[in-house]
Amino acid sequence: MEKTWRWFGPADKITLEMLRQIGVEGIVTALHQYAPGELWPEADIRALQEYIAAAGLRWSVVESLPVSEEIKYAGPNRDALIETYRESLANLGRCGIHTICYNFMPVLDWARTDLEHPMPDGTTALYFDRVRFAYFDIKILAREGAEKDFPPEVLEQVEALDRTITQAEKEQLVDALIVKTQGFVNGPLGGEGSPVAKFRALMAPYAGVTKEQLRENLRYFLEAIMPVCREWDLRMCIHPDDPPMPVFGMPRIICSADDIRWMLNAVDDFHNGLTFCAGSLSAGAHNDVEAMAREFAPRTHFVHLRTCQLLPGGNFVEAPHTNGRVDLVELIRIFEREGRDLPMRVDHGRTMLGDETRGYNPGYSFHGRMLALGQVSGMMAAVQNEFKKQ
Ligand code: DNO
Repeated sequence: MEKTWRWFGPADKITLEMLRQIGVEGIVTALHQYAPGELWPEADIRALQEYIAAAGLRWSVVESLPVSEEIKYAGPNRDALIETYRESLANLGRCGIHTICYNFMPVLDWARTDLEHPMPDGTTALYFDRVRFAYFDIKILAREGAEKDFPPEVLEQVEALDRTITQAEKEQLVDALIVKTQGFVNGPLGGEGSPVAKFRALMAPYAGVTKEQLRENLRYFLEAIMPVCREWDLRMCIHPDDPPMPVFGMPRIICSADDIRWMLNAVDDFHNGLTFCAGSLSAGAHNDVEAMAREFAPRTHFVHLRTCQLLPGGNFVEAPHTNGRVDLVELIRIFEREGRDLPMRVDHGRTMLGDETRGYNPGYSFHGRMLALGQVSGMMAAVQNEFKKQ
């Protein structure tokens, strides 16, 4: 596999020179200056590509070319937005960038209730607390019918939390769930006005959109872009839903082996593939992540290596890369056997050793990810030795 790293562009405090020193080979990035739905001009793609090449690296993967909400919920501008998306894809093809990651999650890309959960060793990790998540849904977002999505014991704990939660904790929850984590992916919800009100407005067009409809909208999108992908040999790789379950009453369609099978069969073309995000999949107790890797490796075009640890009550935490729920060594065997030099990046590192003061995007620390990359590089070397001996 190719060792890649998610880098947020020339303004990223982690420089390309730093990345070369730690063994990174390929860069994962995007034209972050453009909002979802805007065209990525060829000249801008080339300029960033040259900037990366000047540091002795290559732009291996686009993460993400964002899919506009209107494409996901089939709004009136969907065809025009798809046309722009096709043009951006062709421009990437002209520049020789072939791997494109995207997701099809309504509104919320990924969800954590605590971005700085203290671990016993003094580091902090991303954390998901089901009761606090339910608290946000029921008491802060105040979504109609939200109670129906949670069992009685969670509702009781939400009421108990309501008696003790402070204003600062409420603000921290809003910040973690819908401001900081989404800000660097889909554009900021911060700034002027209430983020919760903005979030409600973004959710409104999904009222009544079922899982089946969302699936059909994904199929429609994929069918429309496949000719461009075939022409330029572009490997589209959808990112699984994180966490892999419906949230805030909106459907999610890439949560399980069945969902992925449906997606790959809906448009049965090598160019319609998967980002195998082991971490997102591992947050669902229903997923046997190693079995899924075996089944979906032939259509995997990009790998995210990390793993969660599932905790009682539906909570989960990002585990160290060496000992979570998923055996990352076995995953490396599976993807190395694929033999396509698949780009791989570590994901969601701990915050440690001074990372906390640097203002990195949540989950995208330097030391934490560097440690993880060191661990994963060691696992890769061991697997390659194993193969040599066979
Ligand atoms: C979170 C990331 C996701 C991912 C998008 C891809 O850390 O893995 O935000 O980039 O879902 O579109």
